[in-house]
Amino acid sequence: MASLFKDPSKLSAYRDRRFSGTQEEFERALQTSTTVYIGNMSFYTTEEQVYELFSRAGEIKKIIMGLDKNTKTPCGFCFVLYYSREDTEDAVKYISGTILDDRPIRVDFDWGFQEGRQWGRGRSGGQVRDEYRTDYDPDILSLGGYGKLVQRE
Ligand code: GTA
Repeated sequence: MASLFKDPSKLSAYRDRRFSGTQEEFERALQTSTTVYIGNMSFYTTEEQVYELFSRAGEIKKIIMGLDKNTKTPCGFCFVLYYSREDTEDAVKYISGTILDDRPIRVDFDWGFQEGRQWGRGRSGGQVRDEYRTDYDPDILSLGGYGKLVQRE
């Protein structure tokens, strides 16, 4: 099972600009961490739903919902912390791409949660990528996110 994830440079396409270490340290963290990032979530998905789905891969230590830094409401991502590396890899392998609240979620290895990482980093308060969205997304539009501004232009 772990053989699928041998090449550390292929564990994740995402590079956190706020990680303070070197690329090697980042890759080592991705290889050993027991944290996953979940993206493309509905803004309406609850922590309980996340718990129900992700506990299928193993025992969960903690869930941290991603929040809009202005409204303090969920904005489409979260972190799930497991106890074991094997369960972490199973979450990436088996849960990524599955449908949660009508959306295909993306499960990515993460270098490890730190206080502050739960907040959206976009100018609007939500996620950066939502500010580039031009397609219709009911989650974002109905909550008045940045996608709404793009649509109005
Ligand atoms: N492990 O894929 C991920 C991931 N993402 C997307 C966010 N996080 C992730 N963690 C993992 N894998 O703690 C984490 C972040 C943070 C929290 C919220 O989620 O580490 P964010 O999504 O609001 O901000 O983070 P982030 O990560 O800085 O944004 P993003 O989308 O990667 O953008 C990075 C840069 O690319 C920015 O300079 C942005 O201007 C540019 N960019 C992003 N999308 C586009 C686009 N469509 N077109 C052009 N430029 C773009």
